[in-house]
Amino acid sequence: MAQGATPTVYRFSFGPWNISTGSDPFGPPVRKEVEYAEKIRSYKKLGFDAVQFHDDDIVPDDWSWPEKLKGIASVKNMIEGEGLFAEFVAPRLWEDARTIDGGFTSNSESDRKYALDRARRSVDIAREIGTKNIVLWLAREGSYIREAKDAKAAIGRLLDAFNAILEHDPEARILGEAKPNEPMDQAYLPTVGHMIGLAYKTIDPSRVGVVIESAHSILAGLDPSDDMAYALWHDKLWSVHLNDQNGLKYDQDKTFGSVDLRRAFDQVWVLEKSGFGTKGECVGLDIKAMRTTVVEDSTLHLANSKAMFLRLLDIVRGVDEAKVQELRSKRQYEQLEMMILTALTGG
Ligand code: 3MF
Ligand code: MG
Repeated sequence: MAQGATPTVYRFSFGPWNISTGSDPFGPPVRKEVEYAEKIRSYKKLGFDAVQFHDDDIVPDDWSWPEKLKGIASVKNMIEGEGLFAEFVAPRLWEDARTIDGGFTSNSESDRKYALDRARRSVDIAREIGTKNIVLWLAREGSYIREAKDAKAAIGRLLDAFNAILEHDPEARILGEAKPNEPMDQAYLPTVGHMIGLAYKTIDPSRVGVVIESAHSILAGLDPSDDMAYALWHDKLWSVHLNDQNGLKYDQDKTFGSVDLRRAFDQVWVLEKSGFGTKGECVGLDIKAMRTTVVEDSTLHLANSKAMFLRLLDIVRGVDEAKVQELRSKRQYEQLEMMILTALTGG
């Protein structure tokens, strides 16, 4: 932080799917479903400010527009009654039977149309619930085998989809959430760099940015803080999904800082030093509780992740910036490293 500057008061968010029943691909639910209104009530108790939504976390996709309007109004009332706001809406394009092989990049024309129409409907929901932000996690926009689709044509189809959303609402902003794999073997926009490259080809690059999930960068073999710095340089880091990840395997969504404290520290460092949050961006979490967790504890992973962010923030703010600059200019990286390790171990 620059000397004398007001410290950023961070705003925190997560999606209701972060409070889950603990089912995984190998086993059924192990906790009872927490009632929706109860989930929403937990936000303020935990010190969170905003809700991240999938379109169907608000209203089912198959409702008519008048039915949806009523449903959206009631969810809006519920969150506003709690002093919360909607941070973004993400079309949940990966669960429908029509998107088993991808939506925007499906080989079926009617399935591509379904995906596009659903994305547009999500933009309408977002407008009503009070956010301009549309998150596109392109879950199935990729392939299981390279020969299944025309990969070059797929990029064009993704660009067309981005443009269709931008055209549908001149105020809408797209936040692409890159992930290299899972559920697909390979995604067509696997990294933040790919996402930002495509952003510049859209009809309005100023309305296309990214949300970066720590685990997704790690799964791509990249450092999340460097990915964040890259997006920040482009002025395109509009949200984050902080979590942690133990190596290259399935997406674990572990508590922030639980695997690699220094990697978490570096993410907080880059966000803090770049003024992330001063334009209204939220510090979002995307974390799963362990399957062994009992229902009474089913928000602890969120509280813990927020607490870890704030603890690391204290450490970042306590690091002597002038000393960092001095050590950098002398290339005394051994000393710099020990200074950081000392700070991280409470010295
Ligand atoms: C998958 C994810 C998703 C997205 C969410 C919003 C279920 O790896 O990270 O979480 O974040 O769907 O786009
Ligand atoms: Mg995520």
